[in-house]
Amino acid sequence: MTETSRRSGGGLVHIKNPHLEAMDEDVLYHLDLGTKTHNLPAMFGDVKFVCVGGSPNRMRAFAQFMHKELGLEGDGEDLVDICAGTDRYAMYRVGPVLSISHGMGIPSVSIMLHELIKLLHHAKCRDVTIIRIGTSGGLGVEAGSVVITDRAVDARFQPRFEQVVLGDVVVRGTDLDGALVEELLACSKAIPDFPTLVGHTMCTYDFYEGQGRLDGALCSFSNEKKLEYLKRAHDAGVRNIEMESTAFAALCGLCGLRAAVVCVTLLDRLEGDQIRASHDVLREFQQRPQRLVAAFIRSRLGLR
Ligand code: R2B
Ligand code: URA
Repeated sequence: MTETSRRSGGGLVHIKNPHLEAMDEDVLYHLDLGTKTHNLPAMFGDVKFVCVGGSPNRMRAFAQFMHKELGLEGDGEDLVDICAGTDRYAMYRVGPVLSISHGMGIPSVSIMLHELIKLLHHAKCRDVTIIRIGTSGGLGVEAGSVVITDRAVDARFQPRFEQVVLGDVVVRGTDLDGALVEELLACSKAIPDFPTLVGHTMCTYDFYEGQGRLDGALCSFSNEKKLEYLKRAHDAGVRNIEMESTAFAALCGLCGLRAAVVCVTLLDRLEGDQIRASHDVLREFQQRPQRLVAAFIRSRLGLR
């Protein structure tokens, strides 16, 4: 059975867990936060935008960038990691924007999202938009392009997120917010320095064989089979490949959050497997989703 997403009433985050109400305390272990130890409504109640991405340093850099983009006082150099008590994830707050790292892959992003979504619920946040800003491998697109995901698909090109729960496979849909895709695309028109496109994003459980790479420690297929698979993905509408989007779309969608995925492509997978661009080029590429999302947030806040 496929569970479907629905927008919750009053813009509140919708927690689909009947057991949570019976708990007198909720410890958000991997974030080093909790309902008894922290005043979550005071700390986070007015958060409107949550941006998540793999690397702690990149999410700190994004918070500093947002600090400037929002015209806040100071240079943003002294931002405090709200999750400093744990080294699992890093979290920064700048005005209405929360910037959080999620590590690599579905298990890591899933743990972070369970705790983040409960945090937003405990804090009574309303009308939150959540965006993953990440990196990816492109498919038939120029390296450095930014892909706004219209559909997150699995390695069989299906819009599904499968998880084993109590020994059974539970299938969840991966719908994203179509209006948000259009809003982000409209914002990209004001940033002509790099190509931005809308396409399907394939999410895999592995970077190497799982993404059809020939350069891992193991490889069980030929170059011809690899290219045949990647071309089939391209024909199915896939324009980039990464490792979190299906879980992100499923969890956020089911909990009533408006969600989007915006990833830069570091290479064209039809041309190779290894990421050979220089550090400076990669650093600039990784700023591209940040620039687009900053333009989106500024536009939402009326700060054009
Ligand atoms: C993109 O980049 C990481 C792998 O290098 C992974 O987290 C992803 O989705
Ligand atoms: N991230 C991925 O998951 N795959 C790539 O090819 C590049 C970045």
